[in-house]
Amino acid sequence: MHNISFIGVASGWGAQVRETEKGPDAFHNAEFLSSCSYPCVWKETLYPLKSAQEITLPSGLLTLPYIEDICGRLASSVEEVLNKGHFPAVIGGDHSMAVGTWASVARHYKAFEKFGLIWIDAHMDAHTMETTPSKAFHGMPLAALLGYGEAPLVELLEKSPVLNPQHICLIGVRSYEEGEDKLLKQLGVRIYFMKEVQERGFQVVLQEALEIVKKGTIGFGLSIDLDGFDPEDAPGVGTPESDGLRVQDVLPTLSQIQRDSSFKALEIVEYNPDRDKDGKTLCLMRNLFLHLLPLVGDKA
Ligand SMILES: [Mn+2]
Repeated sequence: MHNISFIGVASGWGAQVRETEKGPDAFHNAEFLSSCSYPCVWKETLYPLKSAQEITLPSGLLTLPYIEDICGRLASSVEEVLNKGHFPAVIGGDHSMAVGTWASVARHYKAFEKFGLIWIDAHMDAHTMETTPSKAFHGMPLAALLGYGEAPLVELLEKSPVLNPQHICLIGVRSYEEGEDKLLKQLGVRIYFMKEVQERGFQVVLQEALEIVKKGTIGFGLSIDLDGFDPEDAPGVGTPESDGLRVQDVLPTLSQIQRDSSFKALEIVEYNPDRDKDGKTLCLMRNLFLHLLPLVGDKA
């Protein structure tokens, strides 16, 4: 079994609704780690320079210094975890932190443009400042990782782009805008819209997705935005969208990743405890970890 280090990223600065900044503490306080049989440690929770409880900022460029700062510290923390040979499990927070996670993982494995990523999400998260209607940075991390957007994020660890479009795919998309759709299409990114997932089944889609992220790469990761799931299963998210992935279709299939030695890091983001109902979203997070935390070592 692999040693697993959890990192919480308690920032909601990338979102319009900022309560996801409470997600990591709420998850940590629910004591998943002490009840789970995996060799897990809670490494740390990273907090932004100021929280949304302390100051008010409109979405957009004024939030960028806070996001850049926390992405930078997250990248260092992920690097420390990987240097110890541990598996990083990152908990958000809004999805803009993905820039820190995956830039760091790619750097560690010397895998810039050679690292695969499955992005489970209701949205595309592939806007730039030029195309975003909301100006919220959690709608932009995938574009930044592909080399498009604001320099502090695109060049977080100096080397850019982090990801190559041919090695990534999105699953569960059902809410997006023209600009981001155009960018991803132009780059040839494979998008499994929710309609296709419903028609072909999650199992078939995941099989294909794994082929995409493993072919020609040094390893792959999984970025799960909880809003990829149906609000019935995950009401406690920043930006809920109806008609999403269902837990009973996803969990049994996902667990094959647990035994895959190419699986290098996991992040689960956008948990908003204030909006959770009957602990459903918390329960889903626990189940995702139980089905995904790796059962093999890094040496393979
Ligand atoms: Mn997202």
